[in-house]
Amino acid sequence: VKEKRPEWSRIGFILAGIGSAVGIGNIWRFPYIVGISGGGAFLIPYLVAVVLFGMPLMMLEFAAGRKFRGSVITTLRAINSRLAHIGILPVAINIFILSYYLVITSWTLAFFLFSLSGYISFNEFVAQPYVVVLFLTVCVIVGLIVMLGIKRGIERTCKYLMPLLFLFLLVLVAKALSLPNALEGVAYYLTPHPEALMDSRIWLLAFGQAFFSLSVGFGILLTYGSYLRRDADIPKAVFAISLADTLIALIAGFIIFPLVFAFSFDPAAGPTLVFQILPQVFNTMPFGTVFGAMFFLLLFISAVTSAISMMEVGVASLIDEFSLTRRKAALILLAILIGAGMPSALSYTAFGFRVAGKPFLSMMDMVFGSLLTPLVAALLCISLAWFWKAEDVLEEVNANSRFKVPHVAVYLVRYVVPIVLILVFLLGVYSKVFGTG
Ligand code: ALA
Repeated sequence: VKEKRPEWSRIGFILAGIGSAVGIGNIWRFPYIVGISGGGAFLIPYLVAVVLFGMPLMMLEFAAGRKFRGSVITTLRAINSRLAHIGILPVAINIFILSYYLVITSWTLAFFLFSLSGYISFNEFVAQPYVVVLFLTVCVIVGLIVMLGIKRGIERTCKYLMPLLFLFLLVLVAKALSLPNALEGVAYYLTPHPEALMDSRIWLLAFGQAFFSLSVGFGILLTYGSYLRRDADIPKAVFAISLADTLIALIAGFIIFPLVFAFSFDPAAGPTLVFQILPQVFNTMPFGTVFGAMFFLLLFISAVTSAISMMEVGVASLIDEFSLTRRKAALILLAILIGAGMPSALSYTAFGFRVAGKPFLSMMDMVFGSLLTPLVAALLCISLAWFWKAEDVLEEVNANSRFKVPHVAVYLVRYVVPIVLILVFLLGVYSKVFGTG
């Protein structure tokens, strides 16, 4: 007998959605992308992407999940039986991304522990064999939360951890902005370079970042939507989740750059800023242990609450497609994730797996995290927006909402969003082939 589908509480759903959206992408990737892509001017393409593309696609995913009450494969099959195969793609991409996202999550846990015991350099750390133990620990934590289910596992975790994350964020931003030279950091972060607005690559970069950060296009939100109560207000939830995600990304920059400038480090260090520069900052600043612990715990919380949402995509699919119990589905997926993630966890150790001279983890991030995600998101968007009748989509989105989403949103998800996603995909391929990215 099939179990009754669990349902979120109102606030539980919004916090779980924010938990999924707010991740390493906000706190680590967003600030440095803004810094290197035109500062304050970057916010214009970014906000356009969030409002015009991210939010409509998020509504579509939530509505489809709630209407068909199934995982991504089941929902696509319910819309049109030929679409079921396409549903396998988001499931697969979540597994591949999660396999190395869990490794990075384990680094945040390690740096939280180092903040208490003394930091070691990033390069030295990732070469240690014990990275495997950390990776397995994080896999078990994420697996257990998902195994406990929607209400007792995911909802409860997000209900406790998201308020804690907001609190840490506020304490850290207040501290960072009070440091000497903080404003120089803010100026570096936000001084607008208007010429960036003429650069199509920056627009596409902003679109890619917005999709990744909001967790849209991966089937994650569709899966979360399948646990929505019939009386939930979808436009309101979408607004709350997008606003929180964007604000938290912005605030992260107000923490990172003042810290880096106050202690005269190089703000253009790029992706390694967080793990290589910030520990040195925390070592130097007064009460650095407390602030360092808070920062890495915040990063860890943001990563775990995103990881559980990615794992839920596969678990829900196994439950719906094969009538497995949640426990069995979670165990199977956990085994797959450990197998798929091990080469990434070992990338920098003596057993280092390298592909074409690059560490395995970087290769995974390049292929699955950057290149293929826009393509999969485009396919998901096309499947939902073209095969599900426009009137029915709007009816589902607008049920229970005082604010009625206008019909023009249907054109956005039918034409504009897929075209933009395909352009982002082609730009990614082009820059890899010609070595510009
Ligand atoms: N949305 C998640 C992040 O920003 C995946 O990291």
